[in-house]
Amino acid sequence: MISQHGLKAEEEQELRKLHDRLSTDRARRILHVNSEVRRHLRDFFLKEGFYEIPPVIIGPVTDPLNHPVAGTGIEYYGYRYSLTQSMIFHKQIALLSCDKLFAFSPNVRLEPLERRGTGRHLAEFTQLDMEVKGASRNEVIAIAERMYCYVIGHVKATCRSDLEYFRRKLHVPSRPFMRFDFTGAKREYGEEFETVLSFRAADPFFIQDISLNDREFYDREDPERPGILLDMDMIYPEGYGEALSGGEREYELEKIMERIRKKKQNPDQFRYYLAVAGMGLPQSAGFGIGIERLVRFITGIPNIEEATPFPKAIGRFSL
Ligand code: ASN
Repeated sequence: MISQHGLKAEEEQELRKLHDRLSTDRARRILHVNSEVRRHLRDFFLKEGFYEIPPVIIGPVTDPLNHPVAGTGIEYYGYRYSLTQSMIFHKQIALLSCDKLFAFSPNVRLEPLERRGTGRHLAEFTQLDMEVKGASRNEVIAIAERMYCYVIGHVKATCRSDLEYFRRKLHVPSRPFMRFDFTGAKREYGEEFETVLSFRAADPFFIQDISLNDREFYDREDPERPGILLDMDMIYPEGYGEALSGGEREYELEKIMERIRKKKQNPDQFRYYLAVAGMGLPQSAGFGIGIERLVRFITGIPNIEEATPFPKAIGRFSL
């Protein structure tokens, strides 16, 4: 059936659902939490001496990711750009001008349909992506812990009535957070170790030393333990799953090339990044944390599609 505006019935239905949802007090409260989360994250990083850099929306090279997503090519006067899947390469390069940086980075990842029912994936989301020159993994883990405690502490104060509405009791955990070794956790709890541990935990925790095949080429391989990366994920408790991921980075051209070969990827796809890496990249570590996932965790809403006004739902028409 075609409506008076020429829309298909399912399009009209989605727009009606959106209109109804956005008109509720619940949507206002979620948006308030979203806004406060962004404010406190920004305040935290500015207080820690970081520069906020503008996000990159399109570029000739972007994060290849470790799972298949559909391409987003844009042709412009003979050059091919794609939408940013993460700012990883731009973060490394921007560290030429400053020591610590962050961006609220919109990412587009045209996820496969299998990820539709997870409650944790959107085809468009924002991550706060940060990078620190000369830092070790331990140093960025310590920043992630301080950041989490800062944001939760401040949201508790400025979103008190929203947290009551959602019957959410959050607490600021003590630091340092627990850490699990990736291979050990997999052996002990099976393939779904992340979910198992997330449901059991009362506080966020880290999974570290992820194996080379389970991550992108840019996370640094431990020189002492080949095949093991100096990286980590932070996982939310109560079954909310992955919060952030990051690590130390490969920064020497030769080593980057070796890692691309080990992943059996075509170096040509990264040629612009490789050219800059050949001119010299600073050593660094960093991470990215998804804003919508943090809002979902704070409010306790089951589906991430509610965490933002205009969610790009996987496989469904979205405004
Ligand atoms: N932002 C992440 C990082 O810094 C990368 C990603 O989102 N894939 O490691």
